[in-house]
Amino acid sequence: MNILYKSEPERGRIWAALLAELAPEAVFRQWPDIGEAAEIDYLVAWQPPEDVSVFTGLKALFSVGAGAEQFDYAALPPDLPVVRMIEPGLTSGMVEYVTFAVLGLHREMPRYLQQQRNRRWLAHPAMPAAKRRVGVMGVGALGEAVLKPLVQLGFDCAGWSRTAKHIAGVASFAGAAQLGAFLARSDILICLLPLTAATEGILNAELFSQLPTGASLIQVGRGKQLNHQHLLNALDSGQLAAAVVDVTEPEPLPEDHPFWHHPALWLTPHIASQAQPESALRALLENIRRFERGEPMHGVVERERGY
Ligand code: NDP
Ligand code: OXD
Repeated sequence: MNILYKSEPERGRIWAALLAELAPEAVFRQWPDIGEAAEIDYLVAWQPPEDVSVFTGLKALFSVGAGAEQFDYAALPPDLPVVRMIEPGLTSGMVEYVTFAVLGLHREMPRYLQQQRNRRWLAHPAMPAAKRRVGVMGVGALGEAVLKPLVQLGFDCAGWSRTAKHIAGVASFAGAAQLGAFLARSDILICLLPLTAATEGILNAELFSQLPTGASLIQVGRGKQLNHQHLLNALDSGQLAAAVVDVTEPEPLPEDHPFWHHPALWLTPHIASQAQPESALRALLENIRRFERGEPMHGVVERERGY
């Protein structure tokens, strides 16, 4: 098995050492040292090299991240499997971040931090979790995982996806026809959608207007899904009370962007979750082994639906 890795060099060094233990038969090459291009079986990258046609024996392209929207599919052979990363380290990171953000919003931390800055000692009535309606857009590998602890904490949970789901304690809404009903019952809205033609710009004024007044947003999907000016308008009008934003377009934001200092907005630099070197390598190897046994791999992108 010949693997060519083209991504962060530090993770590459960790993977090279681990691979020697876990799969000593594997040949691991780090970009730009590609060796004999025709011998590469698997390419692991965030961005593949411009010309992949030199890898005449290529069997699959793996994304180092959960997203696979960054690839130029027109430049890839049409039948080349493209696989996104599903691994427990990345999932746990997202569960931690979203749980933290939901609890922070539920307990009104943006409001209390603002009060602290103004030296105001003022308590507001606390709402029980069972009365707080949380809605997750995108109930895939990550969306389903973040819902589990939220159900356990007692939140009133729902998910919105393309196809209906059956998850204990979670009301399922599916497709464009049920989006309005889902939004109308989401006090805290979490976006965990992949970026596709259908989800680009989805977090906009029209969507915010369908949320209960004073709702909050947690945006951990992709930057291009969120209209910044519409979010600022919704925060300033009180339609939204607060927002936690981890992904933006562009990244990083320019120095004079209003998100840096808006009192009702928490901004983090796309760190909600990251693949962890050891568990990600194990997941990659498991997928390669499945492929070589003729079994379906986890996370194969369906190109026509865009994720
Ligand atoms: P999955 O592909 O497993 O899940 C995607 C979910 O979105 C599915 O439930 C799918 O519905 C739903 N969906 C897709 N398109 C639509 C649509 N048009 N309308 C309604 N629902 C839709 O992805 P993951 O859970 O693994 O990851 C989700 C995204 O999270 C990634 O694509 C990435 O953008 C983001 N991410 C962000 C990170 C960060 O640090 N901020 C880190 C990792 C990922 P169905 O189930 O019916 O197919
Ligand atoms: C990913 C990400 O897709 O870091 O893994 O956003």
